[in-house]
Amino acid sequence: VTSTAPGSTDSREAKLLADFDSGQQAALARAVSIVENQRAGFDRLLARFQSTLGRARRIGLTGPPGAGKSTLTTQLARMYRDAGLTVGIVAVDPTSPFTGGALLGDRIRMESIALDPGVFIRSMATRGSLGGLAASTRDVCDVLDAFGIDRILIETVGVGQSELDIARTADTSTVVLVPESGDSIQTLKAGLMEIADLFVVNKADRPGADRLRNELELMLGLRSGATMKNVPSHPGRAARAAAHSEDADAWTPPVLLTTAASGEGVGDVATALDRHFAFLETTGDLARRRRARLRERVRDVVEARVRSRLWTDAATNEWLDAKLTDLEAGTTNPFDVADELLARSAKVVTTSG
Ligand SMILES: Nc1nc2c(ncn2[C@@H]2O[C@H](COP(=O)(O)OP(=O)(O)OP(=O)(O)O)[C@@H](O)[C@H]2O)c(=O)[nH]1
Ligand SMILES: [Mg+2]
Repeated sequence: VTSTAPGSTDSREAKLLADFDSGQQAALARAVSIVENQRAGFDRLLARFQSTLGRARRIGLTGPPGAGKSTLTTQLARMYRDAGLTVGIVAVDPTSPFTGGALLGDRIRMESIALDPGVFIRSMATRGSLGGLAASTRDVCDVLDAFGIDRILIETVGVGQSELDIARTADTSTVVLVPESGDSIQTLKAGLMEIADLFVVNKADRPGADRLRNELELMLGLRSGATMKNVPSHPGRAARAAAHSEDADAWTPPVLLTTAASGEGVGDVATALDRHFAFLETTGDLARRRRARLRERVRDVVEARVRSRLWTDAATNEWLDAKLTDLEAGTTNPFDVADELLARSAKVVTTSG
């Protein structure tokens, strides 16, 4: 037994881990904060959790502002709670440098479940994420997974590249649209179409929901025929869907209508999510996705460590400063200097601490 001085970093970490392992909510919240803000020891925590990961299902909900993602998330969470499952909700806003506003809004919307000890809610924004928001989202989800949370719902606002990166951290990606999205359907980012395992047309109580569903299904190649020529389909996906329509190894994203505000259709979403997860398991896609994520994780860590070790090394910085005169004079160039710097820094890069 190694003894540690009370109050030392080691003993505090040991206490946190013991509390975490015994299922204390406060320890979960603390571990999430450490990881989210990449505080000292965050990588040790994540490393320790690694072998326990993979139990939770990670479900992404992405879509334009105000589509009803939080409302749908709350309804799904309630449904999972009724089934005896624990739920984590990670609300990510890549457009916001603060969490305050988003947190407040989400708290109010999710008020009905926020007090349930079986639900853990965290809002995240760009602040304090060195490896990018997608990386810290994944890390936070790992903590929730290690804690034993059954379903993790990842809500992301927007339709841009960073939202796509965040969506890719989920096992299943749901794209939430509303009838008002109909006019812009042709301009919807192709990437959004590619990552969607499930489409939800929310606010089905408003006019135009059926029309949007038809357009989406046409685009996905779910429907063919007379009306096809009126709406350009997504060529890649439509061709794939047609080629594999009989194939059990192919997944064609269902398009579901919901009125999240009243809960209508949310049960079907939960069923579709289960179906997609079963599909991932039986086809081996789940293992493939998770394997790819592990590979990406190693690359991320390598890049982060190289960067921080190199640029916090005084000798490397001094050496580079000394090269500036030659660079200015044109007797060398940035590319040769970079190669030289890497060659002489092998020791720095491979030394931890
Ligand atoms: N009519 C109607 N309104 C809805 C429905 N679902 C949600 N809303 C309303 O739409 C508004 C936005 O809902 P949110 O759940 O906050 O949407 P969101 O996508 O999470 O919004 P952001 O996180 O701000 O992007 C709220 O006023 C909801 O009450 C629905 O099915 N029908
Ligand atoms: Mg929201």
